[in-house]
Formats: sequence, structure tokens, C-alpha cells
Amino acid sequence: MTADPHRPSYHFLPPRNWMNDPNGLIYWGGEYHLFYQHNPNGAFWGDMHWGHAVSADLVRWRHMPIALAPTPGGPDKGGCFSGCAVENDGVPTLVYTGVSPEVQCVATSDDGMITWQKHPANPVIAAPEGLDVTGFRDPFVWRESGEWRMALGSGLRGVGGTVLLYRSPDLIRWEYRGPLCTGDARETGEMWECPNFFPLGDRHVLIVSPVPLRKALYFVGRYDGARFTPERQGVLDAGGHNYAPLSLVDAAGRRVIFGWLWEGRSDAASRAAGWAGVQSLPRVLTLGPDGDVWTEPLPELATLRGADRRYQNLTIPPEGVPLDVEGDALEIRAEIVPGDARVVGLRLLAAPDGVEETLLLYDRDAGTLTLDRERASLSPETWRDTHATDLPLAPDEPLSLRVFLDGSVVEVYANARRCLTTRVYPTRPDSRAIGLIARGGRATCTTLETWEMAPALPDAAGAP
Ligand code: DQQ
Repeated sequence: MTADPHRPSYHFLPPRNWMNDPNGLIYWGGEYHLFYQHNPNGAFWGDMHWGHAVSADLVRWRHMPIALAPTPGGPDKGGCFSGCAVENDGVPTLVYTGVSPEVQCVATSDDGMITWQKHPANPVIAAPEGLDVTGFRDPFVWRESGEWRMALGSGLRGVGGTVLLYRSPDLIRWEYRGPLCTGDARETGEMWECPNFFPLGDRHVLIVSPVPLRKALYFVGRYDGARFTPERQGVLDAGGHNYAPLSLVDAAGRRVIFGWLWEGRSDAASRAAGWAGVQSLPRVLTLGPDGDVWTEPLPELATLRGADRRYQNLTIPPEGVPLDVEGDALEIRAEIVPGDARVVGLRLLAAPDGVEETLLLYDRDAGTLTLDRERASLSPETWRDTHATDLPLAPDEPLSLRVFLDGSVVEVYANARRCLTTRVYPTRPDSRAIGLIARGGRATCTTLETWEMAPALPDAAGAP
């Protein structure tokens, strides 16, 4: 993997093999712990374990031993599925789903989160209470009114995705309180995986990953202690690659979220690469003045910045402007005033002759930002579909982009509120160029700055 140009170096991923959902995010003992769904036996989904990593800043990580493995004959014999971590009277505790059937389990650590003991009472929640459900997994636990609360991902057959609410005095004895919120299967999917539920601004936010929608949705609404009533909804990351996100409150009180960025290539290509799955960069969620959930990269990511280039007041003619900067571990920050151009944006990971390129395009009239990977790779093993987000700009508001390129990850943040992430796999070693685009007129790039980004993992070069 040392020479694998598609392997990210400043996004979190395991030393090798498969990773999917982030699990058990917690700030404990002055450090952040990230667990994750992991198959230690190959670069494909299966035999779910919990991998583990630690960070002082949510940016740089070091790998820890595997935290959870299925116990033969136990309630998690078929896999340790997703869940969360909480501190219970000083004891770090994982609450997760064992399969099959889907049941909820608890494990604790008495050696500073290195080894984990599964609780003898497992499963602590064995079956849904007389409900005909399409799933029963992914506990998200928090403290409220002097007790524990759990939001559990589920779905009511023939109705829609739902989150079931439980409560407990001790994380072991759980009482079902009813559905926290239920959707309509035709619109928001038949089963809701990986719920997150938390206060944000003067509202509550519920995030779910609906089957079969293949994206994470957020709902903003009101919570009365038993039921959540959504008032608006949106897509957390419109790029089509961010799923099953998990959030925590960091030491500074911010709501920080990571999500699984799945691959955009064939399973055979992942197996051949020896790794699959990356975590998104850490993102800060806030409730925007428009009432939507706004997403920005964690400011501490700037500590990875190295050599920089800065350009000012570039006129972008219709044929575009190439820049004398290139690379695949970069942050790019650009402010573009569309002027009379209809479409403006960036050309990324482009070959000199343009046979491979990924385009980030803002359509001024439509108010949409699109990541176009139609020609990102000459490899037939890669996905080519295009994804877009709405991004209405105020009359004098420039397009303000932050783009993180990292191997096969293209992670885009726009105007401090929208986010879209994709995966691309250029085949040519010279598909590294960056340029500015204007179509239908002239635009101005008032500032463009790029930074080379330092690795965030000890094994970024692929070493064990
Ligand atoms: N991944 C886990 C499940 C969860 C799904 C299994 C979401 O617990 O529902 O690996 O990606």
C-alpha cells in the first residue's frame, strides 16, 4: 500500500483491510477515542469487529488494539455491529448491537480502554417490544434527567424508518418508551440505521442513515422528552459517499461528527488494494441562521497545513486558468465572484491533456454546486455518477470553497454551510493538476490559497 496513490494520508483509516461506520466516539481521560466497524480479515464487509484509535486533537490518530471481537456462542457471535461509548460513573462503557438476531450489548474497560469485558447480562435489550420491525440496531445513548436514554435505529414494517426510545438507570436494565420519531417509507426509507439525537442551538437534531437511501439525513425539530417532531430536513453530505455518521461533544463543547466514506470502485478493486473505507474529516455542526444544519471542517485541521501558495484577483476567462500547483494531499481555499459567468468552479486531479479530471461546478442561475466525476478516471472499475447540492447565494455573496484532496477523497465545503464528498481514482500519475473554470463569461477569483497537508496517521505510508 506504500505506493498506492488512492490511499488517503490525512483522513483516518485502519492500517489495512475493511472499515465502515464510526463507532463509540468519546472524549475520555483527555483524549478522543474513535472506534469503527472493521473486518480484520480482508478489504470487504464481514465478521464485524470494533477497531480503535486515539487522538489528542481529533486530527492526528494512533492505532490501538482491536476493541471488540465476536464471542463464539455469545449474543454477538455473528458480529459486533455499530454503537456508542459513554462514561458511566467513571467507567468507559460501549453499548453496541450483537447479531444475529439483533440485540443490544454492553462492554466495559478497567484498563483505560485497551481491553473490554462483555457484561454477563448481555443482551441487555433482547427483542423489540411486540413490534414488527425491519431492523433493531445501532444504539445511541445520552444522559438526560438523571438517567440514561437510548435512541435505537429501527423501522416499522409497512410504515417507515423509526427510532425507538429507551431509558435506563444503569445501562443494563432498559425500559421501552415508544417511538421517538417515525418516517414515511416512501420518502425517508424503510429502516433508519445509526441514529444520532442531540440538542443544537434552540432545537433538537435527529440524524439517521435510511435503508435504502444510501445517504445520511438530518431532521431539525422539537423534543418534548418522549417524542421528537421534525420541522425541516436535509442531507448531511450531498456527495453520495458519506454514511452512518456518528457525533460527539468535544472538549470545547462543539458537536463534531465523522462519517464513513465508502469506496467508489468495484469490490474486486478494493480487495486488490488491501483496504476499503475512510472516515470523513471531523466536521463541526451548528444550527444556521436559516434553521438548517450547517457543516464546516474542524478548525484544528489547519494544523496539518504545510507549504502554501497564494493567488489574488485572478480573472477567469472562458477557457479557464491552470494553476502552477498540483498534488493529491492538499487543502484548497477559493473565493470566486461569478461576474457574468454562468458556471464557475475548479478543475481537480486533472491530467495535462484533460483525459482525466474531476470538476467542481457552481451554476449561478440554478444555485447548485455539483461534483462531476464523469471523467475522473479512465478505469472502468470506478463509479461515475454526479452529485449536487443546492447552494443559494445572497446577491453579493461570493462562492467560498474549501476543498480537501487526499488520495481518492475529494471533500468539499461551501460557504460555511454545505458539504459534499466523493471518491475518485485517477489512473494516471500526472492527474494532479488544478485549475479555475468559468463558463459563459468572465469570473474573478479574489483569493485562492493551497496548502500541502501533512499526514495524520503513523501508517500513512502504508507501514504496519
Ligand atoms: N453498519 C453496521 C450496522 C449499521 C450499518 C454493520 C450501517 O450496525 O446499521 O456493519 O452502515
